[in-house]
Amino acid sequence: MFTLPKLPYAYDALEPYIDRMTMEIHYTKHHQGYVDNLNKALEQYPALQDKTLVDLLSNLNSLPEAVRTAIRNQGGGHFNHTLFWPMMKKNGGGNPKGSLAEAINKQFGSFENFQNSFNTAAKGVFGSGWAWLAMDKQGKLMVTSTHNQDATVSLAQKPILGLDVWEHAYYLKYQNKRPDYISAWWHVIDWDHIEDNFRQAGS
Ligand code: MN3
Repeated sequence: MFTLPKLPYAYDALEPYIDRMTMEIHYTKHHQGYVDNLNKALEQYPALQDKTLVDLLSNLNSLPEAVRTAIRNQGGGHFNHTLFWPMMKKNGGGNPKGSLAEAINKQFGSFENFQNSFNTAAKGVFGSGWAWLAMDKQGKLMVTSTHNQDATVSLAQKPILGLDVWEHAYYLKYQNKRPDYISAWWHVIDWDHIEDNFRQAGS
Protein backbone atom coordinates (compact mmCIF):
# COMPACT_ATOMS: atom_id res chain seq x y z
CA MET A 1 0.00 0.00 0.00
CA PHE A 2 1.07 3.56 -0.58
CA THR A 3 2.13 5.74 2.34
CA LEU A 4 2.65 9.43 2.99
CA PRO A 5 6.38 10.22 2.69
CA LYS A 6 8.00 12.15 5.51
CA LEU A 7 8.03 15.91 5.00
CA PRO A 8 11.73 16.86 4.75
CA TYR A 9 11.32 20.00 6.92
CA ALA A 10 9.09 21.53 9.61
CA TYR A 11 5.72 23.01 8.68
CA ASP A 12 7.05 26.53 9.27
CA ALA A 13 10.39 26.02 7.48
CA LEU A 14 9.31 27.86 4.33
CA GLU A 15 7.94 30.94 6.13
CA PRO A 16 7.32 33.67 5.19
CA TYR A 17 6.92 32.48 1.60
CA ILE A 18 4.71 29.50 2.39
CA ASP A 19 2.95 29.77 5.73
CA ARG A 20 2.87 27.12 8.41
CA MET A 21 -0.87 26.51 8.34
CA THR A 22 -1.01 26.05 4.58
CA MET A 23 1.90 23.62 4.74
CA GLU A 24 0.34 21.59 7.56
CA ILE A 25 -3.08 21.32 5.93
CA HIS A 26 -1.61 20.72 2.48
CA TYR A 27 0.55 17.86 3.74
CA THR A 28 -1.59 16.25 6.47
CA LYS A 29 -4.99 16.64 4.78
CA HIS A 30 -4.62 17.03 1.04
CA HIS A 31 -1.63 14.79 0.39
CA GLN A 32 -2.80 12.25 2.98
CA GLY A 33 -6.19 12.27 1.27
CA TYR A 34 -4.67 11.34 -2.08
CA VAL A 35 -2.78 8.46 -0.45
CA ASP A 36 -5.88 7.18 1.38
CA ASN A 37 -8.12 7.43 -1.65
CA LEU A 38 -5.54 5.75 -3.87
CA ASN A 39 -5.22 2.82 -1.46
CA LYS A 40 -8.99 2.54 -1.22
CA ALA A 41 -9.33 2.53 -5.00
CA LEU A 42 -6.72 -0.26 -5.28
CA GLU A 43 -8.26 -2.49 -2.60
CA GLN A 44 -9.89 -4.71 -5.21
CA TYR A 45 -6.80 -4.70 -7.45
CA PRO A 46 -3.95 -6.48 -5.65
CA ALA A 47 -1.93 -6.82 -8.87
CA LEU A 48 -1.82 -3.03 -9.22
CA GLN A 49 -0.71 -2.48 -5.62
CA ASP A 50 2.75 -3.82 -6.38
CA LYS A 51 3.34 -1.46 -9.27
CA THR A 52 5.10 1.87 -8.91
CA LEU A 53 3.22 5.10 -9.45
CA VAL A 54 5.37 5.80 -12.51
CA ASP A 55 4.28 2.43 -13.95
CA LEU A 56 0.63 3.13 -13.23
CA LEU A 57 0.61 6.74 -14.41
CA SER A 58 2.66 6.00 -17.53
CA ASN A 59 0.15 3.41 -18.71
CA LEU A 60 -3.23 4.84 -17.76
CA ASN A 61 -4.94 3.44 -20.85
CA SER A 62 -3.96 -0.10 -20.00
CA LEU A 63 -5.55 0.07 -16.53
CA PRO A 64 -9.01 -1.34 -15.76
CA GLU A 65 -11.52 1.36 -16.61
CA ALA A 66 -13.21 1.15 -13.22
CA VAL A 67 -10.05 2.31 -11.44
CA ARG A 68 -8.39 4.43 -14.13
CA THR A 69 -9.79 7.81 -13.11
CA ALA A 70 -9.02 7.19 -9.43
CA ILE A 71 -5.41 6.33 -10.26
CA ARG A 72 -5.11 9.34 -12.53
CA ASN A 73 -6.48 11.73 -9.88
CA GLN A 74 -5.49 10.20 -6.52
CA GLY A 75 -2.35 8.47 -7.78
CA GLY A 76 -1.37 11.63 -9.65
CA GLY A 77 -2.00 13.66 -6.51
CA HIS A 78 0.20 11.37 -4.43
CA PHE A 79 2.91 11.31 -7.10
CA ASN A 80 2.99 15.08 -7.73
CA HIS A 81 3.06 16.01 -4.04
CA THR A 82 5.77 13.44 -3.32
CA LEU A 83 7.86 15.19 -5.96
CA PHE A 84 6.89 18.66 -4.77
CA TRP A 85 7.96 18.71 -1.08
CA PRO A 86 11.69 18.02 -1.58
CA MET A 87 11.85 20.57 -4.40
CA MET A 88 11.73 23.19 -1.64
CA LYS A 89 13.84 23.92 1.42
CA LYS A 90 14.48 26.54 4.07
CA ASN A 91 16.85 29.23 2.74
CA GLY A 92 16.39 28.00 -0.79
CA GLY A 93 16.09 30.11 -3.91
CA GLY A 94 18.79 31.79 -5.95
CA ASN A 95 19.81 30.43 -9.32
CA PRO A 96 20.44 26.92 -10.64
CA LYS A 97 24.07 25.94 -11.09
CA GLY A 98 26.13 23.43 -13.01
CA SER A 99 24.72 21.22 -15.73
CA LEU A 100 21.13 22.30 -15.07
CA ALA A 101 22.01 25.99 -15.44
CA GLU A 102 23.77 25.20 -18.72
CA ALA A 103 20.79 23.26 -20.05
CA ILE A 104 18.37 26.03 -19.05
CA ASN A 105 20.51 28.67 -20.74
CA LYS A 106 20.79 26.53 -23.84
CA GLN A 107 17.06 25.88 -24.09
CA PHE A 108 15.61 29.21 -22.95
CA GLY A 109 18.43 31.67 -23.59
CA SER A 110 18.72 32.71 -19.95
CA PHE A 111 17.45 31.89 -16.48
CA GLU A 112 15.23 34.99 -16.62
CA ASN A 113 13.62 33.82 -19.86
CA PHE A 114 12.98 30.44 -18.31
CA GLN A 115 11.46 32.05 -15.20
CA ASN A 116 9.18 34.23 -17.32
CA SER A 117 8.03 31.25 -19.32
CA PHE A 118 7.42 29.19 -16.16
CA ASN A 119 5.57 32.06 -14.48
CA THR A 120 3.34 32.47 -17.52
CA ALA A 121 2.53 28.75 -17.48
CA ALA A 122 1.78 28.82 -13.74
CA LYS A 123 -0.42 31.91 -13.96
CA GLY A 124 -2.15 30.51 -17.03
CA VAL A 125 -3.45 27.29 -15.47
CA PHE A 126 -7.23 27.75 -15.52
CA GLY A 127 -8.61 26.26 -12.32
CA SER A 128 -6.44 23.69 -10.58
CA GLY A 129 -3.19 22.23 -11.79
CA TRP A 130 0.58 22.39 -11.93
CA ALA A 131 3.33 24.18 -13.85
CA TRP A 132 6.41 22.16 -14.75
CA LEU A 133 9.92 22.18 -16.05
CA ALA A 134 10.12 18.75 -17.65
CA MET A 135 12.29 16.74 -20.02
CA ASP A 136 10.73 15.41 -23.21
CA LYS A 137 11.52 12.10 -24.91
CA GLN A 138 14.36 13.70 -26.88
CA GLY A 139 16.00 14.90 -23.65
CA LYS A 140 15.03 18.52 -24.25
CA LEU A 141 13.85 20.79 -21.44
CA MET A 142 10.36 22.22 -21.74
CA VAL A 143 7.96 24.35 -19.71
CA THR A 144 4.47 22.93 -19.54
CA SER A 145 1.43 22.66 -17.30
CA THR A 146 -1.06 19.95 -16.35
CA HIS A 147 -4.65 20.15 -15.14
CA ASN A 148 -5.96 18.75 -11.87
CA GLN A 149 -3.47 16.10 -10.67
CA ASP A 150 -2.37 14.94 -14.10
CA ALA A 151 1.28 13.87 -13.99
CA THR A 152 3.81 14.69 -16.67
CA VAL A 153 4.90 11.04 -16.76
CA SER A 154 1.49 10.21 -18.29
CA LEU A 155 2.65 12.35 -21.23
CA ALA A 156 6.10 10.77 -21.38
CA GLN A 157 7.66 13.90 -19.89
CA LYS A 158 9.99 13.55 -16.93
CA PRO A 159 9.29 16.10 -14.17
CA ILE A 160 12.23 18.21 -12.97
CA LEU A 161 10.64 21.20 -11.24
CA GLY A 162 6.96 21.63 -10.47
CA LEU A 163 4.67 24.12 -8.81
CA ASP A 164 1.29 23.31 -7.32
CA VAL A 165 -1.10 26.10 -8.28
CA TRP A 166 -4.24 24.59 -6.74
CA GLU A 167 -5.87 27.18 -4.49
CA HIS A 168 -5.27 24.86 -1.50
CA ALA A 169 -1.54 25.55 -1.99
CA TYR A 170 -1.79 29.31 -1.40
CA TYR A 171 -5.26 30.62 -0.62
CA LEU A 172 -4.87 31.05 3.17
CA LYS A 173 -1.95 33.45 2.71
CA TYR A 174 -2.36 34.84 -0.79
CA GLN A 175 -6.14 34.52 -1.39
CA ASN A 176 -6.80 35.24 -5.07
CA LYS A 177 -3.29 36.58 -5.72
CA ARG A 178 -1.71 33.54 -7.38
CA PRO A 179 1.05 35.66 -9.01
CA ASP A 180 2.26 36.72 -5.54
CA TYR A 181 2.47 33.07 -4.46
CA ILE A 182 4.40 32.21 -7.63
CA SER A 183 6.89 35.05 -7.05
CA ALA A 184 7.38 34.01 -3.43
CA TRP A 185 7.92 30.35 -4.30
CA TRP A 186 11.15 31.05 -6.22
CA HIS A 187 12.69 31.91 -2.81
CA VAL A 188 12.29 28.36 -1.49
CA ILE A 189 13.46 26.21 -4.41
CA ASP A 190 16.16 23.67 -3.56
CA TRP A 191 18.24 23.91 -6.74
CA ASP A 192 20.57 21.10 -5.70
CA HIS A 193 17.61 18.77 -5.59
CA ILE A 194 16.32 20.08 -8.91
CA GLU A 195 19.71 19.43 -10.48
CA ASP A 196 19.56 15.85 -9.16
CA ASN A 197 16.17 15.48 -10.82
CA PHE A 198 17.66 16.82 -14.04
CA ARG A 199 20.59 14.37 -13.95
CA GLN A 200 18.29 11.42 -13.23
CA ALA A 201 15.89 12.42 -15.99
CA GLY A 202 18.74 12.49 -18.48
CA SER A 203 20.31 9.19 -17.45
MN1 MN3 B 1 -1.58 20.34 -3.58
